[in-house]
Amino acid sequence: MSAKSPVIVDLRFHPEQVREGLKNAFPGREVINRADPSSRDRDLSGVDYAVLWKPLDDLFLRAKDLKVLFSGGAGVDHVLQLPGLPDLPLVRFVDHTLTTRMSEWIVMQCLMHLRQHVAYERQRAKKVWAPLTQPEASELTVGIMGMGVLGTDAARKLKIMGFNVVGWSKSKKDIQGVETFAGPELDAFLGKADILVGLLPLTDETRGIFNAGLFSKLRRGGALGAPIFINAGRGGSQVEADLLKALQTGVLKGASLDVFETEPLPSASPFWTMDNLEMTPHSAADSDIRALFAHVERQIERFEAGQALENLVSRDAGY
Ligand code: NDP
Ligand code: OXD
Repeated sequence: MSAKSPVIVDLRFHPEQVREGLKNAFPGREVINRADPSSRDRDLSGVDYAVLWKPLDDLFLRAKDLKVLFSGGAGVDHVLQLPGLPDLPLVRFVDHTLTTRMSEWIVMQCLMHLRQHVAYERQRAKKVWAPLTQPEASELTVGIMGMGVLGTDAARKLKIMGFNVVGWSKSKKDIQGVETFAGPELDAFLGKADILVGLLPLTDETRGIFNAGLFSKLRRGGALGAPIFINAGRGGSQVEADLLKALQTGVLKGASLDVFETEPLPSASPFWTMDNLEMTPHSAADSDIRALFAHVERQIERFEAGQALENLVSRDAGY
């Protein structure tokens, strides 16, 4: 029996967790962890698989025999932009650990806006004790742009909390209890949303989609007074100058951002100090390292058994 191909791990996140996770991962295979300085000059010829997130520049120059690439996250915009990217199957990370984390974040942000967390924080800073009028979740409609793995799960959990949910995607979906819209039906969808949630991949079509024109089409006069924008997809989909203005002029009442045009967010960004904004450092749904390696192992087993790889990325669609 021929020896199992090694696996290259070229991940630019959580180095300690990666090292720990690798202790029990890929049984029977050698692992070349490129975060480990002693692995940098290793001969990478003859290696079939690479797991990557912002890999070192020389990966594709040195690993000439790769057969399958695995994204360290659900999004693949960072992989598709890599110079010298070989024309190989690309598998993205889909796993309940990631999906659950994202839904927790989305539900938390929707609830924080519903329960006027930002306003209470402002009052607290001034030692003001003043209960605000409290709408119910059922008075609000959350519109999710991107009804894929993450959007669909978030929709289900928001429904359980009592929100009305509508969804928009490229192709029409049939999801129980959720009114769905596709492609050209965008304006009709926006007109229903009190809270807009972005869970879109970054592609040529979605770059800059969250702009002044779009914000102006959201439903106004609902139970929160003005619309809320929440984005955990990619920062490249939001036009930050437009977003800033919308937040300053009341076109948007508030926002929650996990992703930004430039990350880490520059210290000069006005977003840091805005008091109608919740923000987190691109951590809405970090990849669980053990789950990531288990998922890659499963896909390698399928590949070597001649079965189809799951969660393959379409190069044409860009996600
Ligand atoms: P999926 O590929 O499962 O879903 C993407 C959805 O976006 C699909 O419903 C797709 O439509 C829709 N879509 C894509 N392009 C368009 C378009 N031009 N017009 C309308 N709809 C469009 O991805 P996931 O749900 O797994 O992940 C979504 C994104 O979330 C990732 O790409 C990543 O950028 C981001 N992410 C962020 C994380 C964070 O921590 N902040 C963590 C993980 C992911 P259709 O169904 O018709 O194809
Ligand atoms: C991802 C992310 O795409 O964490 O998985 O952004």
